[in-house]
Amino acid sequence: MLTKEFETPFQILNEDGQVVGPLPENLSRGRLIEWYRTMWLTRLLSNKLVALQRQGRATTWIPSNGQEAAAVGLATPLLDQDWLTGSPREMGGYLQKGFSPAAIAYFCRGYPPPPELVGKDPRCLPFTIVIGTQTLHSAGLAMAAKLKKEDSVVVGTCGDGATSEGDFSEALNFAGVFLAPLVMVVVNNGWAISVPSYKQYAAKHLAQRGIGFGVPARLVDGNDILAVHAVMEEAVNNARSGGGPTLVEAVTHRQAAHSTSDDPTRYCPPENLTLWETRDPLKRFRRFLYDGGYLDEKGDKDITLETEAYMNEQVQRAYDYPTPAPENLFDNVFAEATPRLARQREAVREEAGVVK
Ligand SMILES: Cc1ncc(C[n+]2csc(CCOP(=O)(O)OP(=O)(O)O)c2C)c(N)n1
Ligand SMILES: [Mg+2]
Repeated sequence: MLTKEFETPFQILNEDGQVVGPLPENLSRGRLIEWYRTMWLTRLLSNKLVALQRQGRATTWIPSNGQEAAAVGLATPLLDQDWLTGSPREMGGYLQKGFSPAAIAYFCRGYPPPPELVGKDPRCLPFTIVIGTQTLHSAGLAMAAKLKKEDSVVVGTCGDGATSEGDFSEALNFAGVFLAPLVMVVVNNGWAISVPSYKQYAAKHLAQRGIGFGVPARLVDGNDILAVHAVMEEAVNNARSGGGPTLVEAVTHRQAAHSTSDDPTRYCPPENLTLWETRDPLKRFRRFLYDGGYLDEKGDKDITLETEAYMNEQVQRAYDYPTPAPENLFDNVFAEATPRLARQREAVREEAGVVK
C-alpha cells in the first residue's frame, strides 16, 4: 500500500501556474528571475546544439526540452562547495551551478572543455554517457566529503532508466548505510529511449525504492520549479546537517526526441508527442511570475533577447576556441605517463604530423 506522500507528486504550482501549495519563504524576485533566465538559457542552448548537430558541426545531442524545471530546480539550493553529477539531459542544473554554456558547446564539438572555458570550478563532474555510473560517483563523493568532514553536499542525478542498473541500488545502499550527504534525484521523464516507464518497473513510483534502503524519499512534480526547489532545499539542508541521504523522484515529461539520433514518432503514441504542450515548465513558471507581478511582457521579452544574445556569444566562444592536439588524448590517464603510454603518445604525434 502506498503511504500518502507517494500517492501524488508534491506541487506548489498546478499545470496552469496557479499556487496550490505552500510557497517557500524568502523567495526574492531576483532569485525567481534568475531561475527563469537559466530555464530559458537551457531551452535555447539545447535547441542551438540540436541545430548545430543537424549542420554537422556538433556531436549527438541529448535535448532537455520540457525538463528545465527539474534540471534547474535540483541545483537551486546548492552552494559553491557542493557537487553535482549528471548526464547532458540535466544541463540546466549544470548551468545553474555555474558551468559555462561555452564549456557545454565545446563538449558538443567533441572535446573535453578546458578549465578556462568552464569558469570558476563549479564542482560538476563531466557529463556521464554510460547510464547509471554517476550514481556511484555521487555516493563516493558524498562519502568522501563526510570522511574529510567537509561541509559539502552532493546532488546526484539520473534518469528513470538508470534506476534499472545495479549501480543505482549500490549507490543508495552505501549512502544509506554511511549516512552520506547525498541527494539522489531521479528525473523520471517517462522514457528510457523507446522503453516507457511502465515497462521498466512494477512499483507505482520510483521514490518507493528509498524505503528498501532506509533512505527517506520524496515524490515531486518535476515541471514545477518551485516544488522542486522546496523539496531539494529541505533534502540538501538535511544532508548538510548530518541527516544523511534523500531520494527524490521528479516526475517530468520528455518533450523532444531522446537524442539527435532518435525518431520518437516510431514509438511514441501521437498524444504523447503533444502532451508536453500543457505541461511546459517554462509556460507554467511564466504564468506564476506574471500573476505575482514579478514579470511583465516587456521584461519577459528582454529576458528572452538577452538570454539568446548571451547564449550565441558563448557558443561562438566555444567555436573560436582552439581544437586540442590529438596527443592530448593521453593526458590525465595517470599522474605520470607509463613508458608504453609515452610511446603511444609519440606515435600519435608522428601520425598526426606534429613531429616528422
Ligand atoms: C550502460 C549503458 N547502457 C545503455 C546505454 C544506452 N542508453 C543511452 S540513454 C539510455 C536510456 C536512458 O534512460 P534514462 O535513464 O531514463 O535517461 P533519459 O535519457 O530518459 O534522460 C540508454 C539505454 C548507455 N548509454 N549506457
Ligand atoms: Mg528517462
